[in-house]
Amino acid sequence: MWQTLPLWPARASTLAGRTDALMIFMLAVTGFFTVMIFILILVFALRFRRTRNPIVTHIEGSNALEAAWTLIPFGIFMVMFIWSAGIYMTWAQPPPNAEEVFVVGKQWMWKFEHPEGQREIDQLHVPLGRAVRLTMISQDVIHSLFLPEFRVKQDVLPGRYTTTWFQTTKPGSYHLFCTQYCGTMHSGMIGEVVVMEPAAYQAWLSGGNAEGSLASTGQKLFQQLGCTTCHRFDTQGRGPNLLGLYGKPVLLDDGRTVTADDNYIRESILTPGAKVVAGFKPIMPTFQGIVNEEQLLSLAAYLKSLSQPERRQPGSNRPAEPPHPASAPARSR
Ligand code: HEC
Ligand SMILES: [Cu+2]
Repeated sequence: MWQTLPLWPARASTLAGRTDALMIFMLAVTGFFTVMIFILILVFALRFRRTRNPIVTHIEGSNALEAAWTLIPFGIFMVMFIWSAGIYMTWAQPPPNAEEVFVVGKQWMWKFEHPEGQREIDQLHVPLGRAVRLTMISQDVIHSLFLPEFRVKQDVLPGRYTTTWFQTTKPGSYHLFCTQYCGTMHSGMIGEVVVMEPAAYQAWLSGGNAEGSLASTGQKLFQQLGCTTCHRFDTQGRGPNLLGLYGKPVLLDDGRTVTADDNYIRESILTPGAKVVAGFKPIMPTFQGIVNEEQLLSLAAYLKSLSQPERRQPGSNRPAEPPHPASAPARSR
């Protein structure tokens, strides 16, 4: 019955059922108390009306009552809190073997890039039954990606990557909205998610893919932009050796240690002076205004591919990007 009732959008992800169960519970609790309060108002108004009870009795208060109406709501709210925290923790930790898709939001369209090289606009193809992690950034103002059938919504910010993930449970085509008012054509910033059987998805991934993978695009850019003049992969050049950098801790010259994630790599390219690697001079020029968000994603994908061998998840069917050079010494600093 619940499936056909048009109160909720279809449930098409592993989180959808859990989110709805919590939502229904909260609706039931708040609905119950709303109805109870209105009934009591009516009952008391009739029962204690002046004509029937002319003499008011003085009441001192009741500790038992006080305790009851403090502890019972507290218990109910704790149930809601622990329940929703559990769902949040699942959402906040994408499984490590998730398929990766990069998202660039801009006025007024969604661009999706698969590491294998497929690029799409306002349409996102994903495999059925596999976790998909979205790494998202905006090229202009704040947008927000909302996938109602998956019960997933996450703001997409300029200048910082945000992530979200979902695991689909039903093939089909689903809604995709921007839910952050972002200008004149905000209402047109919509699209669809196409959930495909894994085999069909693999075929789709490898079809019409002339531009090559994200990492190979990044590798070309790395040469074109002259990054190679300072960053070498065989030895330390004027800049640090970036081989195996991705995901590792980096010691900075002010003594802090940061993890080389997508946000760090993006910042290193756009504002190199913000975090200077220990032992190096801040001579790297900024590439602000020279590389766009998509190029930044491909540069990061390239650097990531250089540390893939030990990071690759067993069972991942993603074609391996040839590391460069093939057998590299471990990164040390
Ligand atoms: C003029 C030389 C030079 C050029 C050109 C250059 N870099 Fe750098 N890069 C450096 C130096 C020096 C550092 C270390 C100091 C710092 O963090 O600013 C660095 C740091 C980095 C880091 C952080 C490294 C770490 O170990 O944490 C990344 C990532 C990076 N560069 C990427 C790039 C990319 C991508 C390009 C090309 C778009 C590029 N660099 C071009 C000199 C250069
Ligand atoms: Cu938008």
